[in-house]
Amino acid sequence: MATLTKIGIGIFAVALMLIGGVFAATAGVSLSLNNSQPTIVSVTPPAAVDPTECATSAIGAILVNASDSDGYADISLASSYVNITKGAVTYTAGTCVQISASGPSIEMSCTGASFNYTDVAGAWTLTAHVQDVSGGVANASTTLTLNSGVLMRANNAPITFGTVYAGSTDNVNTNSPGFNLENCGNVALNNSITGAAITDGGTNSIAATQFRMDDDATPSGGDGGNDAELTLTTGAQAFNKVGGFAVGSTFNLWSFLNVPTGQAKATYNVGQWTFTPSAA
Ligand SMILES: [Ca+2]
Ligand SMILES: [Ca+2]
Ligand SMILES: [Ca+2]
Repeated sequence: MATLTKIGIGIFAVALMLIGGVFAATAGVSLSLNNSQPTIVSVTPPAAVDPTECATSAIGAILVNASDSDGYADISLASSYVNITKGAVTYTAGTCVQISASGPSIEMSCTGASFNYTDVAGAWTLTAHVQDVSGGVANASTTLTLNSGVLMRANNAPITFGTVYAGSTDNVNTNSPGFNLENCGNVALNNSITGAAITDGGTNSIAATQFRMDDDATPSGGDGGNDAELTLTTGAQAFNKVGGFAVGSTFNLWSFLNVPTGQAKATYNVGQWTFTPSAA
């Protein structure tokens, strides 16, 4: 391409001619500064991305092959990027570095974008934007798959009751802050609960059926939520959030305990209940 040095020489020559009064000499000045537009040869997406439980997932390197007949060095890495878009959400992989280059061709790797765990699964559009130093632009698109993730997390476990007494009923768990399940993926969830006996690690045991779970804190009929209390068993039973367990939401749960009369005095802290999510 023409250089700034050449432009300077041309203008200087014209100025000299004007001083000399030879106006017609200006017709001899001609500058040609045509820039060749860059082109994109290919855009290669990274492997499909899995959402990460209640966290972000880095999007792998997006490879962009581009060409510019002014030479690969005419392409500005700093001005090139890849947008990752679905609906109204756009992320930008704005850090593009050279992988290889020769003649008019350059291969760059663009990174720096992440998916949030609540982002919608499916095909996202990758649009590469390659720009040269003269502002010439090329765009090209492909797609990247964000997988769906059935992910759930139990917060503020274990479930605790403090000190309770044999023969007492409707003891409410004392977790503070309260025990809850969190939808940590990108699909609405159903939930099931599998109970278990809670033992002292030896022969003393409180059966699973002495425990109930509810979506409100009032035992025995006070249903502030809409789900009725669920008496636990050692089998899986559905217990779903009223109105659905939506992406990005939590499901508060309380547990009630009836301690049988004559239950041995001991510390009961061995046993595990399982909360199992599935796609709603
Ligand atoms: Ca160019
Ligand atoms: Ca209740
Ligand atoms: Ca309820």
